[in-house]
Amino acid sequence: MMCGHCGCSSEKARLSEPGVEAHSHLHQDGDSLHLQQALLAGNDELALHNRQWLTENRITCINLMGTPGAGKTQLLEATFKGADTGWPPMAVLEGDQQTQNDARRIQACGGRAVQINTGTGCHLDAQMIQAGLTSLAPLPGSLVLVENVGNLVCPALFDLGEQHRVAMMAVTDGEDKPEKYPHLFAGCELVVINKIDLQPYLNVDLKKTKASLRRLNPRVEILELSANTGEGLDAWRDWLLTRAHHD
Ligand SMILES: Nc1nc2c(ncn2[C@@H]2O[C@H](COP(=O)(O)OP(=O)(O)OP(=O)(O)O)[C@@H](O)[C@H]2O)c(=O)[nH]1
Ligand SMILES: [Mg+2]
Repeated sequence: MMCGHCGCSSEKARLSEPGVEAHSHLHQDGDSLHLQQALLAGNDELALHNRQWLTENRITCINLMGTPGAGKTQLLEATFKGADTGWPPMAVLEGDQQTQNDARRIQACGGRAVQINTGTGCHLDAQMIQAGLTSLAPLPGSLVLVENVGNLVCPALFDLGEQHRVAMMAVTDGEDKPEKYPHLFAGCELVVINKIDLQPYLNVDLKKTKASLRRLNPRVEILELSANTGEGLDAWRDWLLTRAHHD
């Protein structure tokens, strides 16, 4: 599927569950998809289908988007390591252009993960999530965490069928990221600011970041944390658990 904004193509997106033999490939002829509206309408229809399926199966799906290297995978690793028996089952769809690194990292924490490689594509779309969910086969009542391709632009445009959107940045990204990339930050319900352990070494003014976030998105929740040291992770776990289904 061609991205109507940057022109990237995800027609060769590839799914794999590291360590599991079966592979499926997504192919889509992008010839007639140059019109941005048609593209997004087609995506929205599939996203609606995904959302219905998730609801029928009482699955909560979180779309985690953010800058490359913000610590998305590290946050997911910490989430798996900190989950006790009171947690719902969890599984991960990992989006990256190349490599199975992130799915392997989740598996090393004892989690189920399917890697979606987008090739030249810069975002996940609803079709990839549909295929990814088929491959992942999450248990009814589970929590599915989607790590989108590290990018603050195109992922914001593509509804995956998720129920919740989280935007993630790190203090090392600089305080002006929400102003520069407003769509992603305006369209999420939670912003995670990671790597606060590094703040003493930087000249980053997080007050500015938070003020611009509130201007863009007055109802947004903001969590400052360190996936490395564990500071602030309890609030993240609480946020996740209040959104998960409890049978
Ligand atoms: N100091 C510090 N480093 C962190 C923290 N979280 C992640 N990192 C480091 O940041 C780097 C990137 O972390 P990842 O978890 O791979 O980031 P990501 O957002 O998943 O990256 P992509 O999937 O490539 O977009 C790694 O070297 C992590 O060890 C943190 O809270 N503090
Ligand atoms: Mg990652």
